[in-house]
Amino acid sequence: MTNERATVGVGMVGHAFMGRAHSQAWRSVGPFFDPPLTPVMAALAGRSAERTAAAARELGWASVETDWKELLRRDDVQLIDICTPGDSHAEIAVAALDAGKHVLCEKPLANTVEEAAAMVAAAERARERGIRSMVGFNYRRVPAIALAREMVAAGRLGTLRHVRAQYLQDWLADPGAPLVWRLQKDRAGSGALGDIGAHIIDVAQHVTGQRLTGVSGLTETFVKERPLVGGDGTGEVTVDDAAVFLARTDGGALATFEATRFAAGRKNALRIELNGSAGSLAFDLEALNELWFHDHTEDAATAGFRRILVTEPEHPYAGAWWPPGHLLGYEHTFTHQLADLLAAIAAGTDPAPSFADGLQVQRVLAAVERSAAGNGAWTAVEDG
Ligand code: SOE
Repeated sequence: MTNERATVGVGMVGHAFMGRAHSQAWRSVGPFFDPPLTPVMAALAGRSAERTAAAARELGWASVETDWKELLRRDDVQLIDICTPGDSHAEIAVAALDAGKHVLCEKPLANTVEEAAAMVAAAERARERGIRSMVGFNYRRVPAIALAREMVAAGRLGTLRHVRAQYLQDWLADPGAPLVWRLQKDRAGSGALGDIGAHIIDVAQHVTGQRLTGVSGLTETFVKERPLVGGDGTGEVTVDDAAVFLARTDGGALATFEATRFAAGRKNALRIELNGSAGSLAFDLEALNELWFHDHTEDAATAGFRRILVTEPEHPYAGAWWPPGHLLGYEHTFTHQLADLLAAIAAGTDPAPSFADGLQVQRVLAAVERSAAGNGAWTAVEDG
């Protein structure tokens, strides 16, 4: 008799930035979270045999495929991790789910509402066979964000009035930055809106437990032509550089969102502030171990924002790592995501965020795009 843990063989598609982030999470989730299913990094898929083999060696994958479809034929792969640009998410996810593989798919779920809806249909079909799916909105698993959600749910903010969400980066402020795939609509779906706006939509809805019902948005492409990657000449930027929008929530709050790659000096500033009748919370990813809380029920003379260092064993996820005050970073969020995914697969429950949650975010993105096309006209978010 053996008491060895069950395993889940993982096949990952793509090995660029997100592939590297996910790989470190697959390597660390076992040692730190002791999940009920032990992941085995079975195979990495990428188009170039040489580059994929080099990435597999570096990142810890046992074998290589140059066609992701081969992963679906392998008996040693039970879970597909999709880390490719958005234009291939739907095809890979639907095929993987139909082949009976669990799926983790990077955000945004897809490039269009239609693709996302097809993915949800596949996820529902697969679910009947016990196959699970999850979309990778990793920032839900920042301990401070998870704590913020708990505090809102526990009523510490009272009735929510305002949601103020921003995702500020500056990597496109230089007009000489090249025309990478993230700047091409056919590859990425949209620009700052889908890439980083999707994150703040998910974080805002997740933390508040409320959904956006309507929006008024504007988008802009400040630099319309950029140098081609590794070649001569320039090409057209076909996505937004920045998106701003107002929204109403189904809980009666007013919300503002700003997503830009032109906020000079802001590198990865995902910020959210919530104001309620009983208090406020503020978070900035550039100081991700901290959550700021103002308790408005306290004596006004001494009340004020105080910093919670979210590294105590009582805090979400933090206890699995280091002693209090030994800070966590960006990469840990991906490990947390896998810990929750593996726990859900082992328990036979649905991990969150689901593909349906990803579709709902896609509907918000589509509403912002429609609104912006109408110069900010008020636009309802389509119901599921
Ligand atoms: C690029 O803008 C990017 O890497 C996003 O694609 C990620 O989702 C975000 O976490 C950081 O910024």
